[in-house]
Amino acid sequence: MKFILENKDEKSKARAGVVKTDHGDIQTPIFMPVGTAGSVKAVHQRELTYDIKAQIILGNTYHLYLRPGIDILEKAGGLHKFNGWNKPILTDSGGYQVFSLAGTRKITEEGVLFKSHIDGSKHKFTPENVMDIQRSIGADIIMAFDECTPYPCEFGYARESMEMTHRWLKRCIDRVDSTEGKYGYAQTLFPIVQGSVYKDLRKQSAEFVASCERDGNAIGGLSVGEPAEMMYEMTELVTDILPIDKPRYLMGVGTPANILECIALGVDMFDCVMPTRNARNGMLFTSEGIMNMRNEKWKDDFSPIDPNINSYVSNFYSKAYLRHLTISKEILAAQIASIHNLSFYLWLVGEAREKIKAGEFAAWKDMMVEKVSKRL
Ligand code: PRF
Repeated sequence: MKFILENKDEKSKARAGVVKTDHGDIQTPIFMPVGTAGSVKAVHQRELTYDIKAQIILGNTYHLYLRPGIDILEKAGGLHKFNGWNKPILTDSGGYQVFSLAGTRKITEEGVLFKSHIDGSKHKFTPENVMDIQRSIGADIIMAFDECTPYPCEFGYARESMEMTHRWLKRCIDRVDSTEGKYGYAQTLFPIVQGSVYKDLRKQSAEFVASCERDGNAIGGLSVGEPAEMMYEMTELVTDILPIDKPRYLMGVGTPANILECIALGVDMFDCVMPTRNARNGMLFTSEGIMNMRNEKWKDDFSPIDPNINSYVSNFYSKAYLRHLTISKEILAAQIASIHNLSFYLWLVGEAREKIKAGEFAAWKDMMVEKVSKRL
């Protein structure tokens, strides 16, 4: 994997670049739709490619390992072959899902013992087997096994957890560097910075991660309930330390405004369930602000969902019709809303990229943050 840094904004820390993988290029800044179980919920691959114009999607080690299981994924020839997505894929390590989803779990130096949220069966994740599982899934970018600390988190716990995440990272690196991809293309490991909301821990973690000299780096442990200002402060502290010539991925962030603010702080890659999960609950993100599709207000508004977004569903369907589908709990409501929201997120990062290239990002960002945060 290679990263080409193309432009740097002069009035902020925003950057535009290209991540090159064996499954194609990713133009940054980028948003990665979440396909937890190997599918972006309610969205076909064709819509992902041609309407949403996704460049990379995410999968989750935790979910894919439990179902369909590694044997099936290997038999298929990896996740790309299994789900038909022939562009880059990134898998999260389970270092977050195991803490947020699994039932009873026990964390030790060796790894994490947990019970499946599907059938209660017992499993163990270690830095080594999580690397092996991600080799079998076959993602282009694979994530280190980490502990995502909750918020709030006492300093002592945050420090010990971060130190363990660093020891786990060394084990991940040893394993990845002593094994090969199973399907003939390269896979690259991104380490994850932790340290909760403590500046000295974040600094220490960012320095440790930078010293590992991998092809890209991630920032974890944020957007877990802390105030947005705190997330921005931690993000900036970390991007100031991480190498300039490697992509930075802020995990699980966030709202359109969060993404714009963090692009301004030097983040290149984002993922979040928000555009798809909230779509299924009737929330639409548009270029003019946020709409609750259940609202009376839309009942006879026959204008398109969002004429500014160049995506079929955003122009073809009206607000009134989508409101009707939402209220009627029609499956199509979830499909339209998911495709629109993702189209909007991809449009937003694409615009950010254009503005960075044109040297107009900072002013545009301030105007846009206000616009996209407005409740319509
Ligand atoms: N670690 C991992 N995945 C994640 C996170 C993390 O800290 C977050 C935090 N927002 C989201 N996804 N491995």
